[in-house]
Amino acid sequence: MSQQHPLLLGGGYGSPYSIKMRGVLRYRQIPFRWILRGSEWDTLPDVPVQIIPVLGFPNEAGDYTEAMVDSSPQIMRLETMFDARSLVPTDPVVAFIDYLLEDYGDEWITKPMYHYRWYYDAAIDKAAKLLPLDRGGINLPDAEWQQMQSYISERQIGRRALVGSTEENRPIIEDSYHRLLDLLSAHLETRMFLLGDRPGRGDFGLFGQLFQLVSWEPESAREAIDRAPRVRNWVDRRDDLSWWQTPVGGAGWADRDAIAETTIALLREVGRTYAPFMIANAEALQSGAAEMSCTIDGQTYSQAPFGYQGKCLMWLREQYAALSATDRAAVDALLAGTGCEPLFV
Ligand SMILES: N[C@@H](CCC(=O)N[C@@H](CS)C(=O)NCC(=O)O)C(=O)O
Repeated sequence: MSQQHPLLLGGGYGSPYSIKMRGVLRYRQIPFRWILRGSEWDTLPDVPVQIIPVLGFPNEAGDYTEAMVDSSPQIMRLETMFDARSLVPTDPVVAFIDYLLEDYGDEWITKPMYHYRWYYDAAIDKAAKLLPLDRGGINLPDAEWQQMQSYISERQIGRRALVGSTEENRPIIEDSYHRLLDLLSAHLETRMFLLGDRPGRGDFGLFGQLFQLVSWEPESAREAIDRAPRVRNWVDRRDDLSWWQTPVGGAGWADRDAIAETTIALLREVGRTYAPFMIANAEALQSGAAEMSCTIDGQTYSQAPFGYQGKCLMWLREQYAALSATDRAAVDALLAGTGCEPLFV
């Protein structure tokens, strides 16, 4: 592949995974061109599933003939193409913890993100107005815009239950967002990143969702400013980390024996929410049950099982199994008492 031509990132301003990948490319100083997916400038090749972001790769001639979706595989593909400012910790144990934190952001924090966008009236109004302009264009005629506003809000509100945003689950989802704000705030009293002096996949997984939560959705953004202003500033910084002086080579990552206590506290939050959800989800997928159900924080959480998240757990378990016996023991020791242990039994 030629580096003479920039990569293409097709996304949307309201899409957490698009903002995550834009942050990754900026931080890694990889030349790319941002494109609003579905807009008149979108020249990206077809992808099998119509989701965003789409990452397009040029051939020698500068034609974009290949594209892929899903942000975690996109991150790992970039790791095979570019060395500098890697997102993967050099110690496999730290790298595994980082991957787990990324998946927690991508697969659990996306629930508060979706919930805060499509539950509260002010948020629905904002998203319904702004999202169609990404795709339809800033000059979208009023009549079409109105139509798209009702279409998009009806469709997305109708999909709330699919990601678990129901009245029954609401306290679980909102409390988990509040705890995340508190935990990150505590972390940011002394640190910049989750695992050392440079950002990893986990930082960007959380960033993508939190970008929406703390700076876009009215209700959750207000809560963030009241409760955790440092987190809002952390998100602002992460949007463009091209300025960060990353220690050269593989330096700068936390040592496996010196992971911050506040990051371990975050792992306990992963064990409290993401872990029981992912396990029950995978079990429901396997048994063909119409609903998954688990206990989170002493309350019952349920929703229809979600296929992609079953794959996420399988990939995570594969990575765990690929660790050496010594490294696996070190991961086990780090996860002991966090509630994440049942993910890997
Ligand atoms: N697992 C994917 C999730 C991507 C995703 O769910 N994207 C959403 C928007 S944030 C999407 O494109 N939904 C379909 C649509 O908006 O039409 C990733 O990591 O990138």
